[in-house]
Amino acid sequence: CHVQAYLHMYDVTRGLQQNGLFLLNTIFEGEELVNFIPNNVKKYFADKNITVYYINATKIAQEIGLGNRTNTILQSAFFRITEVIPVDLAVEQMKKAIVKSYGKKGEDVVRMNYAAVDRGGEYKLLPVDPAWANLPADKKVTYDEPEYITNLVRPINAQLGADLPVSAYKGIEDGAWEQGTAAYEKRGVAGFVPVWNPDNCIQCNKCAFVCPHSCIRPFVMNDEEAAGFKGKTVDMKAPAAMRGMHFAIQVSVKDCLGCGNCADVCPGNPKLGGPALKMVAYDDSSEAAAQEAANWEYCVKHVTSKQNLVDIKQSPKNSQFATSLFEFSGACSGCGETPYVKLIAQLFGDREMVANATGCSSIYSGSIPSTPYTKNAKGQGPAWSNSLFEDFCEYGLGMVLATKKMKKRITMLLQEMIASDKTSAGYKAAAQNWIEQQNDAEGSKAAAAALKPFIAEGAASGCPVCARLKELDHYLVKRSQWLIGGDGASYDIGYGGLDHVIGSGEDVNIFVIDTEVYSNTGGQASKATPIGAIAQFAANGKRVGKKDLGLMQTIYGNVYVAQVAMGADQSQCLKAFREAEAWHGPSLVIGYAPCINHGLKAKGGMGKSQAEEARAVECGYWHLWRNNPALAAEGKNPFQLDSKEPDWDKFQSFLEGEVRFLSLKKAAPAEAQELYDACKEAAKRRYKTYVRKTQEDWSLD
Ligand SMILES: Cc1ncc(C[n+]2csc(CCOP(=O)(O)OP(=O)(O)O)c2C)c(N)n1
Ligand code: SF4
Ligand code: SF4
Ligand code: SF4
Repeated sequence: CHVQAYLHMYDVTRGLQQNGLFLLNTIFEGEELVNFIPNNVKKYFADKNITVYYINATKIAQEIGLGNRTNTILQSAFFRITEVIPVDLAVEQMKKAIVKSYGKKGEDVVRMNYAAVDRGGEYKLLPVDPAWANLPADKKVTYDEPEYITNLVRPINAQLGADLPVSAYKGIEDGAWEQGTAAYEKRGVAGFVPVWNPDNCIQCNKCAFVCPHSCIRPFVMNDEEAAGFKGKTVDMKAPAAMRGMHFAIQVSVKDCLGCGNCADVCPGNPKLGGPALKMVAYDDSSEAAAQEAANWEYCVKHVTSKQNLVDIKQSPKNSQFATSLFEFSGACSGCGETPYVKLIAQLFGDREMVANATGCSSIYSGSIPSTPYTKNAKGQGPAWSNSLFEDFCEYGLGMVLATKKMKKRITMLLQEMIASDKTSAGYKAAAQNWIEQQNDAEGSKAAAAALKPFIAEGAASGCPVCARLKELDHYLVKRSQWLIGGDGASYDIGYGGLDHVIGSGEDVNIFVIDTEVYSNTGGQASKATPIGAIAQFAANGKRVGKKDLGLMQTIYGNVYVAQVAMGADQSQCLKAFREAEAWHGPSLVIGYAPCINHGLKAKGGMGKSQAEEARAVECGYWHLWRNNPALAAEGKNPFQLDSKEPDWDKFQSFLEGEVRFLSLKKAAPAEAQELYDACKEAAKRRYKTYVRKTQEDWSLD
């Protein structure tokens, strides 16, 4: 068992035979270890005469420099303990495989993995006490939670889904799934968590903006709420509507994955020593951890959202006062994709529909039984679905057309009501107002709120048209339709569909999360992979340049297009999402997203994913721009270049900061520099094209 916490989460001894062997990776020893192992497991060990070994592979991996990668150490321990093949042969074969798998990644990586094989012998025997056979069964833990979590979600999470009767799925035969289930998977697996120092905090909310897992948030409390809170708070001076209230940055330590991005972006108060967040070693069984977890529970249960006091779309800071409707995803720690998905859900989630392509985003957004998409206090949240890898745009277009049809039906029914003598003047005015406001997000919200009581009253008093309207009333608020997919889905396999949907002129928002590889299937090259990068199917570095998907779509003229990288400019990213959503036509936003497949060399790895985005823009590897057709309609140039003139001198060191480029020196030593130069040249050409676009004359005379 490679994660000690699994002893308490899964039936880890299932299938373990009489006289079998069990190996545990654990940070504990001696009595502490014995106390940690649940009674059920100890009893099983004694009953079945199991030989138990343990090893602290977590510590060894850190000492070797492998971070949290314990697999090779544990594999080596496995071969040594089981002797399924002679140990010498196993060691020889493992080392051969290491050279084959990691040789191109550099000597360092090979050396660390060799050390992992050698240190796999550091396991110890845990004596099994025969008296464990008489231990009482562990107490069944009960939680205060909805029934479907207890009866469906927990068994599936415990890998006991196959034991569930078909009747457990009664009511959800169509595949619909409750939202917010990820919130019940409190894992407490972070090695380090951020600790907040309120004295240094400038209340910028940058930490919450970037958290890939939505587990650090600002909470704004009134006096009463603050009185019951056991954590620290500071008084608020701004924004004006929140002045005098109490501000707290609270971490969900049980959900945090310890990436460190929040602390890395935290500016803090430079006069007081800088960052207000510090990553500190985390012990899930400590009292401090229990208190932090209790503080989080208090905040989510007893502190109401104050988002109505500000315009959440106005600034990155304000956006983080919005309830998170995408929380605790199971994406890799520090993932570059999820902060974007979370932001979209915060800004538009109360009326958002998502058609998601298969890829990492479909896996972390909806792997039964877990979904991070959730609801706000009013029960509103994103409606999400995934069809295939290749058809997310057509799938989303179908949703748009269906919604359109329903709204047309509502319009016809309301017109019928307006034409009737029996309809009150108030009802008629509300109906007319909705007909006019139906395609405006805020306008339709207000119009729907005014109209709904008339519909409900009419339906209750037997009006058949009102009854039909009531069935459709969830279509009254304008929906925010998003089509989300990776670069593989968008640049490659789903490109035909993407182009078709953009060409339809419909009001859709396409968000492409660009990791420049097929991340979910292990990093195959896509048309978004830049020249020189090593990826699967491009083992010696890709030889063809990256396709400029965004620029291509600007040619249509009626498409809002933007390229963003939130780590480089949070405001520009927010602005792009805001403008894209507001544009009554097709929009395409492409977000740069660092991924584990890139192999960030910076200390902290994916904990520097936001900083890596900033570096990419600073050196000219990635550019920020927006192309807004609304400006063209006014005779202005729609193209705006938002990133500064790059510092091209930093380009090569940016490339060398990622294994996907650095390993080119091993894979294709003779051509490495040539490919680096080609990559830089391609980036320069792109930049110059963008600069030229800013100089175009779009006046209509
Ligand atoms: C037709 C088809 N081919 C292949 C796959 C397997 N597959 C699923 S996701 C994926 C890659 C997704 O890459 P990308 O679109 O870049 O998204 P990311 O995982 O990077 O977010 C592949 C190849 C599939 N589901 N369907
Ligand atoms: S360490 Fe990472 S996961 Fe944890 S709160 Fe910070 S950004 Fe979120
Ligand atoms: S990023 Fe730092 S300064 Fe800004 S709100 Fe978070 S903790 Fe405070
Ligand atoms: S593989 Fe990459 S894109 Fe996928 S979840 Fe991990 S970091 Fe995110």
